[in-house]
Amino acid sequence: MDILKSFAHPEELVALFRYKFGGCDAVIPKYDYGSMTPSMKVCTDLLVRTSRSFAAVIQALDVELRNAVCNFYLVLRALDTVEDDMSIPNDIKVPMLKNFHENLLDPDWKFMDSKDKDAVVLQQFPHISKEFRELPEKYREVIFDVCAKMGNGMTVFLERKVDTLEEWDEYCHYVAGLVGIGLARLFSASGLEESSLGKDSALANKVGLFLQKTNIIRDYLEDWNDQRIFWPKAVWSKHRPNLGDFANPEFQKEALACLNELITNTLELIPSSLLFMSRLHNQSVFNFVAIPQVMAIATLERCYNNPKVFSGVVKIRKGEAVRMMMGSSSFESVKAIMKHFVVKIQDRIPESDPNSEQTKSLCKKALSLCDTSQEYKSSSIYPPLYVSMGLMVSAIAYTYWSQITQWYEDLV
Ligand code: D61
Ligand code: MG
Repeated sequence: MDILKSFAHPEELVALFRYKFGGCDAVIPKYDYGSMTPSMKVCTDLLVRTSRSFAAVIQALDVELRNAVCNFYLVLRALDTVEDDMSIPNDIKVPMLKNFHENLLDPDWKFMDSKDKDAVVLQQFPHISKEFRELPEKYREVIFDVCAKMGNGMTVFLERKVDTLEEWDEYCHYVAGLVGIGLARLFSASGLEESSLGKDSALANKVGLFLQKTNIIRDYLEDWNDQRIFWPKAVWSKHRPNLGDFANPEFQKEALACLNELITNTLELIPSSLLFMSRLHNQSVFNFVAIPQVMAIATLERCYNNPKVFSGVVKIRKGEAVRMMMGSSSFESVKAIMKHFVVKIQDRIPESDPNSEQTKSLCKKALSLCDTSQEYKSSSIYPPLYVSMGLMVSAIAYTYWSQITQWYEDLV
């Protein structure tokens, strides 16, 4: 019942309402199945089923890029499903990952034995590889190359765990940095962005690292419960000898210090993220890049110094997410959103935190780059409080209507 939580934030109700009634078609369009071939339809369905947060922004890309990026997503999601599937033993998994890119050229290849939640992309792989083979060569070359590199890179971390911060960067490069690099090359190849963008791999890598590190930080408990470790040992072992100790409330102080240290490391990427976005010219590409970056900074802010990371799921409310998505359409407004969340972190840095000085200085650095006259929380669009209260009463009444009528009947 996420909507009920948004009643405490009237500006989110406005955003949810506009979203629901199609006030933001430019950002989140309706799908046009009419003009699609059968395997394009299958791929669109697969995208919606498997991409929790990227389906909408991919669909909103200009036509020149949409199919290429959708295919890029599905190919890598299929590869990631092999990586994530704990039921495949490593001696089978290693060659599968290393040779995965060759499946793109084989019309019949599919894999029916995956137990992963996204197994459907492996079962339906012939539709994905067919779409791949129908793409222009300039896109195929990028997707093929990134798929080969990612598959190889993933095998490096199957046997050994992430230890140092350099290894953390290396793992994140394979699974997300390469996506950033591939996307920048696809943008350039489409002609929608400058060719120099696709050549700056170091910069595009960091855009991906920012998203992956944020996910790894947020997913501590889920990953730990699945016996997966992505937090770098060199960092957590400074605070506790066992990563699982952080889930024990007795060690909350150590857990928060470690969490804040990883978030501080991730904040270092903000300047590169802003620089990358400042180089974009095309509106649909800009939205596609900016929305995930803005979600990531909001997630980092929510996680910073937050014990809930160790006891449950830390999530952005739907209303908040929709409001940010609709607000991410210009560089000025993205800077305003970034600034809003960096200030919120800055205001919450505990004096006692071992890395407080570094966190402060990274916040200052980020804020100096977010200088803008725009403000994120502008109050002019908020409904007056009594309207919000009235809406809340109606929503509760609607939700509990059957119970209310039951009480009434019992009464009379
Ligand atoms: C602009 C816009 C989107 C971007 C970007 C720049 C740069 C990088 C990325 C997206 C990659 C973001 C990765 C962050 C989410 N992490 C995962 O999904 C993990 O899997 C990583 C390997 C597969 C990556 C597939 C992918 C993801 C997003 C894309 C894309 C490809 C292609 C185009 C657009 C977006 C994570 O997955 C968890 C899960 O299975 O649910 C994991 O296994 O660690
Ligand atoms: Mg994975």
